Amino acid sequence: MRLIDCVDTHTGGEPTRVVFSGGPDLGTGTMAERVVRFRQDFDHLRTALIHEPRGCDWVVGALLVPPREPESATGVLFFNNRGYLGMCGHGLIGVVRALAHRGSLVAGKHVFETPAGMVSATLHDDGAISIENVISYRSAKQVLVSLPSGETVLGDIAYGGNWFFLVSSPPLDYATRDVHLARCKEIKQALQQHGVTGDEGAEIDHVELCAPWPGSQGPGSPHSQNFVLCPGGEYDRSPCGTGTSAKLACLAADGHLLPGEIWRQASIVGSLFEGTYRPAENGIRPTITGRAYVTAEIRFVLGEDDPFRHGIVS
Ligand code: PYC
Repeated sequence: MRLIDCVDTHTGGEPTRVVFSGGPDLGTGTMAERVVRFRQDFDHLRTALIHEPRGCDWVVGALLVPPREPESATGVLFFNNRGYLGMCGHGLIGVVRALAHRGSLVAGKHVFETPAGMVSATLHDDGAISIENVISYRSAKQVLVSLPSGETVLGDIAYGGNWFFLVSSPPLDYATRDVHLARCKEIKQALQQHGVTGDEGAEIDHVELCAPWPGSQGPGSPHSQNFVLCPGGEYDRSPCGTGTSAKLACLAADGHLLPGEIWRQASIVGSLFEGTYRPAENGIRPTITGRAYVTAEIRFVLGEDDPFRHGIVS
């Protein structure tokens, strides 16, 4: 029998399952090497934690692993219903909240090691959390893609720790989220069919619809609302940290947002991130600020006799 100790959080409505102990021992090496080991030898623990009956398609897992650098707070590997993520913005905000909840992290700035690179996060005295993400950039502007329906869409390809295709959209509505989801899936299918990729053939596994904020306008109102398709076919309930980073990279490249200027990004459920950036070599260094909340302390039991101890895997 295996016991896995987790803290569940949500960041703007999007859940993160933070694994404190009982997960796989991935040894030493870079975070990217440890992800390879996770995938090769312990993928059954990913499915145990994310698939039914213990998980669901929209939860992101965050395995805490010993860091390489002694001054880092921790290493962290993100995973979901489909596989592994290089970085996850809402997930890192959830990790910081979970560590603070367990008394392992005090207010201030801390460094985290992820497969996408070193990132830092600041836990503010008022509970807000800011992550300074990996260097983000736009690799292609207004790429035309034909959808299976015959319609064409234009989108920017940008990296924010994951690869995104960002498409301007009319106002979004939570009530019609299934329509937005279907549209994103159609766009993703077209990207794959036409071989549209990120740099070095990287799969564009996130599609982001970018729309005007439909609510009241005024000081403090969001500048935009998004709908983000995640790799496993679900949508992000949060404004997506890596997706907001990709959006900031596009805004910066177009000269629509200056360094230090605040961009308020709302999600499809109305939760909010604030983003700013500073210029960096070959892109921008985004800072994303949000809040996360603890929802559960869980000790999962994977019993030897449970036919679904590793989740329902199709
Ligand atoms: O916040 O970066 C993010 C994210 C990626 C996938 C789900 N959330």
